[in-house]
Amino acid sequence: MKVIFSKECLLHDPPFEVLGGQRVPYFEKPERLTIIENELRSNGFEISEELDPDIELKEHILRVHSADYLDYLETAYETWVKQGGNEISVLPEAFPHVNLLKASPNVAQTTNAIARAGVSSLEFTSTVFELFRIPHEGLYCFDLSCPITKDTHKATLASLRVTLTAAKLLSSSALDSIFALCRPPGHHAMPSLCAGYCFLNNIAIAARFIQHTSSPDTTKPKVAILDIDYHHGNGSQAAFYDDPSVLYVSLHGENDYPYFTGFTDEQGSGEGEGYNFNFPLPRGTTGDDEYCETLQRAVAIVQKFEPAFVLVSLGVDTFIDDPISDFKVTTSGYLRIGGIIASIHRPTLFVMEGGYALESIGKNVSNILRGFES
Ligand code: Q9C
Ligand code: ZN
Repeated sequence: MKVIFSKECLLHDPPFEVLGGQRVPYFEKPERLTIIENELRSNGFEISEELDPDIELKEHILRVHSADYLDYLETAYETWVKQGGNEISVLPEAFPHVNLLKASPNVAQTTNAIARAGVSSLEFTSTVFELFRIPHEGLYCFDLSCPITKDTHKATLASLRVTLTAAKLLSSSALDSIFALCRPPGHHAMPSLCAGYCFLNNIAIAARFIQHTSSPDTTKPKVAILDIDYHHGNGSQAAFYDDPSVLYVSLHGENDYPYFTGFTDEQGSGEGEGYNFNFPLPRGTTGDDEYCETLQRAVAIVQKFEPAFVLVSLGVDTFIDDPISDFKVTTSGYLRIGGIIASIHRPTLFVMEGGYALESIGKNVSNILRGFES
């Protein structure tokens, strides 16, 4: 399997995040990628650092994210420092919680007006921003795991370019699979919110990219997103919640981050009803057998959908020794997982998401890809 990679993805390197009420070293480290790169090289994978220069990133980003959010990501660090913020990173101190907005007469009036006008979630933050002119970092983020450093924006664009380069190669040639080895990850990123180490939703943008760049005389290809990261991909779910042309299926830890999404009754809305599937699995007890059994069920749903392409949110934070997660999948379990995904028999784009056990992350990722190929 061909692998796409870029050293620019390593530029995002915040010293810390706030987790469990403490300042802790940032888990989503650049080393994650170099360890995987080295392991894949020693397993004979072909790694290309040639990125497609012709892909207009902005045009594709705007199908998933709002224009003001994009401006924010581009200028946040500079603005923060200019206003006297520390030079380490941008990190919000307050968030416009829904109950805060409700209790503020001024804002409540406006949000009600927005609701009546039927403003979509893609435009909601932008509308609040336009009305109140609060260019506050809390408006664009929902947790404390997304510090924006001097080079975060550059790394984020590199991560997306790796993903779209891979998507283009997959959809324009006869490849049956390809791996986008990238970071920062993407599946928690919302239309106008960063969170969970994610800034731009790489896989959601890739799904739209494939649909919009496919030959105009064929019907818009159906895309399935299979999310095997330990955490629920709230951003990917949200991007296609009312869209029947993109199926979203996720296996994830029950009652864990991002806590407020990923329930079984989230099944899509409007025309998208019946095209969103969540499989929350118990923390502590989910090992190889339990995981693979549920993955088989998820794969059956993907097969029934008959997608033209399968996009896999590849996280290995389901690993038994992952420092922030709670499943018990083993290194050999990932061979099985790769094999089950291969049984879908569709062109497949793997996109790197989470996984934080540095000692095993290389072997675990390589086993998924090897399991897929064998
Ligand atoms: N109890 C990804 O894997 N905080 N993001 C974790 C765990 C945020 C994970 C708290 C984790 C985000 C792409
Ligand atoms: Zn994760």
